[in-house]
Amino acid sequence: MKCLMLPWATLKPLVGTCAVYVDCTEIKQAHPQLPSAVYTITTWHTNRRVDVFCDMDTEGGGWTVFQRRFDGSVDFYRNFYQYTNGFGLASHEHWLGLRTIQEMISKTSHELRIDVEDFDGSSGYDVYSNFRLQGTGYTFYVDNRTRSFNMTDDTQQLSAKHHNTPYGQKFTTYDNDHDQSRFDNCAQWAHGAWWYDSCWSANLNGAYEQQADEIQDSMRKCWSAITDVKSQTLRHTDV
Ligand SMILES: [Ca+2]
Repeated sequence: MKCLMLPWATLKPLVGTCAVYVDCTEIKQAHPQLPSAVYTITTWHTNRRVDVFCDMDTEGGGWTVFQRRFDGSVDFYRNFYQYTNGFGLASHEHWLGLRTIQEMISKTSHELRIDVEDFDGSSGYDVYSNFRLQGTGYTFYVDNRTRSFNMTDDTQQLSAKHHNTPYGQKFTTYDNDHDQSRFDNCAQWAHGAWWYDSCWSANLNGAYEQQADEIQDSMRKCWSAITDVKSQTLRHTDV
């Protein structure tokens, strides 16, 4: 039997705790007092132990963060193997890995939340229901946008097939072209990795810009009015 791995600061009050948690939602339900931090979960199907950052504050907490960027210190221009298995540290900038994300969200229905923050301090988010990644290509699906703040209506297009939205697209990296662009690899063109169509309306794994307007028409543009993305987080939770 494997035990919940807790940060040192919170370990003492919970000595004797020995349980397996499959994601941050289960940890939150079992230990509502725990802070946002890195915890070790055990994937429900393949029983792999994975360090994840749990957001225990946003909307009641229990969110498993699977992508986080805030200072550009981690290079996100990576190959398909690395996007499948993850890179970076959960405590810092990182991508959790398609294999782990897919397994975690396949057990129950999960919400997807996307947060972005501009260099001027403004921020916005979208929440979508029934996030899932299907098959070996990790084809992206969500149902509906259920909550939103400071994002454009364009983002609603995430929940249906529209030109250049990720809905129904497989994941493409520079060495694994599954996009709909016949002559290009969108990951190479966009210097990123994403569920590209032909090619993108958002590119949240694109090159990081250290300041606003460093590059015109941000390669990391997203659907919101926030065009110079300073920080961003992608997370999911059980519902
Ligand atoms: Ca292509």
